[in-house]
Amino acid sequence: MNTDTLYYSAPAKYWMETLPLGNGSLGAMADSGAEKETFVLNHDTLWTGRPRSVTKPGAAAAFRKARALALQGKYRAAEKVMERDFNAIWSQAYLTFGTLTLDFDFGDAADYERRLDLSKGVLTSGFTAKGKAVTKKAFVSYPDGIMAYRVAAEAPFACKISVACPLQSRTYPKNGLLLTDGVCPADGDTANPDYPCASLIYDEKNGVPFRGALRAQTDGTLRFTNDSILVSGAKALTLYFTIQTGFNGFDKDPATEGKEYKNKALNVLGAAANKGWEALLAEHTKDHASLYGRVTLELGDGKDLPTDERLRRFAEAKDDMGLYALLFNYGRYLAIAASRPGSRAMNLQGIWNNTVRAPWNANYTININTQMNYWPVLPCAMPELTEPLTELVKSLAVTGEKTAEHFYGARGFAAHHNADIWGHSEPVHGSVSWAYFPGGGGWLARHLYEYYEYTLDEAFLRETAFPILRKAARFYLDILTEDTDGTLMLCPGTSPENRFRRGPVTTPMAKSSAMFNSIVLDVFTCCLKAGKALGVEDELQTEIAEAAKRIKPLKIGRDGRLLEWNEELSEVEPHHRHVSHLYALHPAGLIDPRRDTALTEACKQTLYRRGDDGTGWSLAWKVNFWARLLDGDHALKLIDRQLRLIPAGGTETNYVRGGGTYPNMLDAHPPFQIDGNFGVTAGICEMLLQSDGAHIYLLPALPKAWANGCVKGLAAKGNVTVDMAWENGKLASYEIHGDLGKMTVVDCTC
Ligand code: FUC
Repeated sequence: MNTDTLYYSAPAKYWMETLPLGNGSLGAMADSGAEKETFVLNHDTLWTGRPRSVTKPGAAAAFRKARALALQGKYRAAEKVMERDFNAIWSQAYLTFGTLTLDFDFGDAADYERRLDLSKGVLTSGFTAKGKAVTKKAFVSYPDGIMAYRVAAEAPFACKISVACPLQSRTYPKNGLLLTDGVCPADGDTANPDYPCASLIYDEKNGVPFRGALRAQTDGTLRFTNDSILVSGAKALTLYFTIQTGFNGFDKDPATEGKEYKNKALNVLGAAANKGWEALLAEHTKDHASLYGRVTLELGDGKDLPTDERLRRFAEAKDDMGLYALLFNYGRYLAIAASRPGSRAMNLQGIWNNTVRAPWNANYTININTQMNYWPVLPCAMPELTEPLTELVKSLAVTGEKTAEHFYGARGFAAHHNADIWGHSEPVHGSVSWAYFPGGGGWLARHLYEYYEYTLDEAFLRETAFPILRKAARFYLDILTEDTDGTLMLCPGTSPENRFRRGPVTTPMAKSSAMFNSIVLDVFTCCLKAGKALGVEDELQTEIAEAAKRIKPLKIGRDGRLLEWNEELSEVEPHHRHVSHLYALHPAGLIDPRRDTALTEACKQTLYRRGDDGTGWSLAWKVNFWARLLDGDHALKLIDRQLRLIPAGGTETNYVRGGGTYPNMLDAHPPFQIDGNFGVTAGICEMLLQSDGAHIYLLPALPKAWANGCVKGLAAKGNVTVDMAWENGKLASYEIHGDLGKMTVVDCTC
């Protein structure tokens, strides 16, 4: 189906034409070359660094000083103090494993095609060479922990199989396998304030150790060289590949407390080979489909053309309705491939990275990007895929205790702009416009509450979400500051990553910001709701309830927009990609467009002035904003912009209006950054269904252009799923699966 398959008539030439496979931990991007075929390989625990604790002497005093200066309106001075005496060190970096390459002797290929079947998680390619057919198939299995690959040809072929790893490593043959043993850098030069950090600091005794292991089976002959396998006289070749590492959790030194990984690699390959191709494939497709098959979306016909061609056409004609469904389905596919129980949370590139120095280190950026990665997972009825995010938040709630204490003199936990697999929670180097972001922990904590809202899993709420939310709340209670009007605010405040002009200077730091205060109120609100659900009434809950009433309310400026900072200030970039001051609208849901007329109008004015362009993730966030504002046509305008084809060969970083979609349908910031894929999938959910635990709104933001369609299996808060169909813009039928309880279903099309 053209809504479930990426299809191309030529092999990938550029990285952003290659296609992703993954099982949460092991990732592969395939170019499906006919004569020379390359897989870029990744493992989600290949990061620089190891557990550490970062301090910055005098940081808490600097925070207090900056706060006093901000209270006096000395914003630039406050910024300088924070930048010099508060900001600390970069987080660690996500790495690449390298490549697996097959050099064949097929000769020129004709009738070429490659397809990624999203519903099965299987990549195929086929062509003819000298008139003989060749077919290739690859998948990455979650149940068996391997990548499996098979090539079959009508005529015998020869090929060279080699593995190249840019990390400190050695590739060598042993007992019929090709092994790559290595170690990740012990540090990514994180103390160096320059960005991007230039060096990787190796220290043989430290860093994540790893093994890549490859096994080949053929009806021809295999011969091993020092670092490759030579295949000859084969009509079939099967490869099994795995990566195992010594990573043993955010708080365990992989050198001294690491997991056994070398034998594990051998055992995983042995078990796969015993099982055999057919059984592995059957189990993989069953496992993949058990997640992917939960939701289906139909919006109309799609074009049976190569995907890149469809994207190219789309710029002129918006008649390929199937392309919207394909984009939606791809977001679900990518989550299944990159986030599974036991894996790390998805980073800026999910799990797919082809360099040792990825853009922004492919880390966790938690002032929007990591959170956006997880927006579609619950509405698309895949709650188990949130586990890696929960684990990340749990790690930050531990390391962040020290961060709260050391950097603020506060209790609870704090996390800032960047995180990594070691639970980095401290402020990074650079401008306070990003580095000073005490909202990181709170924003992530809301995801745990959302998990409960969707699943009604009370044990999770009691044991995991509630304690972490209260820890986030404790931190905010300790640092909230009383303003002259008696309201409470998080002071100083920034609005990531915008700056404003004040007289001759520009600065990002004000007395407070809409976003910071909204995050605090959001955490308090989640805590109070959770406490109510669990029947917990204690001193902390009372303190939270009292403080919640006093949080500085959002203000509307003279021009009708929501104020970004505490006073009317003109921003340096009026079209800035972040729209952080609308946090209360989305994700928090503290502004209700069905009730809060003035604030709703102010949100609209804010978005109009911010404009309809931006980076990939910025476009995706705006889809969600407009859906929450119940304007489906405007949301669709943003999706159409996101479907703008961005050339795969481009390398520039564009912070302003470069967002779009690469030929492989991955999101262009640019460069590649995966959050936009997830953000737009979530946005489509929001257009079709919204819920708050009391109401289920059907088709709240249906665009006129999506007049006919149907969706099955979308999840609503309250542990139910919804099937519905609509015709001529009107709801035609619906069915709720699960216990509706006291929830009301609202048809938003009448
Ligand atoms: C934030 C954004 C950038 C980029 C980076 C990874 O800093 O402002 O646009 O997405 O994260």
